[in-house]
Amino acid sequence: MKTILITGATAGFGEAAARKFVSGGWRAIGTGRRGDRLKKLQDELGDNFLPLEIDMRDVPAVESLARLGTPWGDIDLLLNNAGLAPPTDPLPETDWERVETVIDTNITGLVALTRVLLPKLVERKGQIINLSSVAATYPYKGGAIYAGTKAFVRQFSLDLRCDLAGTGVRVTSVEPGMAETEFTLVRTGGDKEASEKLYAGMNPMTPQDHADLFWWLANLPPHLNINSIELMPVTQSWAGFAINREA
Ligand code: NDP
Ligand code: 8X3
Repeated sequence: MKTILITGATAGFGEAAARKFVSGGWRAIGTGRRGDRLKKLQDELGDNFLPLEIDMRDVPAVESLARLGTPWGDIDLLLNNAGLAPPTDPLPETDWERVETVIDTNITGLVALTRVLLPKLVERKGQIINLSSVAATYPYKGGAIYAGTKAFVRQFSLDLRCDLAGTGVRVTSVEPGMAETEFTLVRTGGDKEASEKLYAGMNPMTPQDHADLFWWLANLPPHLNINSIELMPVTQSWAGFAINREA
């Protein structure tokens, strides 16, 4: 039986991935700050789901994941999914604590976890799937901090492949566009109306679309590495450059 570690399993992509992998016969460890949600997921998924309440900003807690014993510690796939965005307000108006939370979660926590799990992943010829975003490639107003963190994740993923050459470990940067999860609710500080309005009538991608993608990546033949994969709903595209003219 294979084991996946999913960060951010309390909502969105991570929660859907936990369901997909456990129902597909894997053991899944799911982390997040909301222990009540993890407990509920365990009630639903049973003994093949291990809930661990961990804040990605707490580096010693994150590093403790490398000390799990057999069988939970025998991790074959690390799904670095936990992440969030600050509001799209101009940077000077964005609260520093929110900026710091995003950088600490999306970058520091992800790197700390990957670093301590690499020896195990090498031993098991495992796999890493990192959640980047289309924001890593295409700029938009108010996206600087979030996009910067996701550009880090994308480049970190590609560079890791160089360090892992010859080990058999696979690394993929997954770069989605708009998917309806709690992402916008979190980004707007809990504004349900704003979140619903953003996704209304545009047929966004879903958590299930992403769980299916992770499953596909996990089940590819071991000689094949998808370096990066970018996906969007058909309704999302680009708006071009903005040009400001002198009056
Ligand atoms: P959700 O808000 O639905 O889920 C985010 C998950 O991350 C939650 O389980 C949350 O758990 C966890 N998380 C956030 N901060 C922390 C933290 N400090 N410590 C531990 N866990 C944390 O968002 P999505 O499912 O949409 O997002 C998943 C990933 O996909 C993110 O990295 C996001 O940036 C990325 N992404 C999302 C897109 C979208 O349109 N939805 C598009 C492109 C990329 P908890 O709050 O319980 O701690
Ligand atoms: C978030 C993707 O398109 O909502 O990572 O900015 S988008």
